[in-house]
Amino acid sequence: MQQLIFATNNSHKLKEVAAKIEGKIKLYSLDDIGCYDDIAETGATFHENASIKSHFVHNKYKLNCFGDDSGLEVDALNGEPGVYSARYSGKPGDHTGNINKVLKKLGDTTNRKARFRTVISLIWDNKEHFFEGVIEGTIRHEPSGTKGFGYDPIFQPDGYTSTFAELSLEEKNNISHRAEAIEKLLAFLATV
Ligand code: ITT
Repeated sequence: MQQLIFATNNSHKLKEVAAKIEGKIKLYSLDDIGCYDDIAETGATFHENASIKSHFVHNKYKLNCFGDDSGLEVDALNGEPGVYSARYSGKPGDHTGNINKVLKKLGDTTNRKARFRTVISLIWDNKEHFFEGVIEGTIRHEPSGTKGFGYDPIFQPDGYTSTFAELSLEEKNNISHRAEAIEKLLAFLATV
C-alpha cells in the first residue's frame, strides 16, 4: 500500500481525510512521525501555503507527503476570510471569534453566497502536484450544529437545508471541498 504523510496540525482535517482514504493509502500524521514544528503560513494564496506545508515536511523527512490549505470565501466580503480563515478574528484557531466576525461584517446583507476551497500540494517522488476542491453554499444568519469544525456551523451547502455542522462526517465527506480534492489526489495516485 502507498504511504503518505499529511502535513497538518488540524485534527479535524486529519479525521476527514483519514475516513476518505482508509484502506487505500497508509496515512501518517505529523504526530506519527514526531514532527512538532510550527510551520509558518506566509503565502498569499492557498496554493502557496499548501506548498509551504508539503515542502517543509518533505525537506525535513524526504518522504512523500501533502499539505492542505483551505478556507471560506464570502462574496459580499470580497472573498474574505480566504487565506486568513484560521486567524480571521486575530487569534489563531478561535473558531467562535472567526464566525462572529463573518456574521458581524455581513450584517443583514442579502447576498450570502460563499464557498469553501481546499488546495492540496502533494509531493510524490520529489515532484509537486496540486489538487483543488470547491463547494458552493450560503452563510446562515446564525450558527447551527455542533459537528465538524471552523465555519461549519454557518455554512449551508447548496441543495441542502442543513449546515455542515449538522451533517455527519460521512455526509460532509460525500460533498465537501476537501473530499473533492482528496478524490483527485487518489485518482492521481492510482496512476503512479
Ligand atoms: P493546518 O495548517 O495545520 O493544516 P489549519 O487549521 O491552520 O491547519 P488552514 O491554514 O488551511 O488550516 O486554515 C483553514 C481554516 O479554514 C480552518 O482553521 C477553518 O477555520 C477554515 N476551514 C477550512 N476547511 C474547513 C471546513 O471543512 N469546515 C470549516 N472550516 C474550514
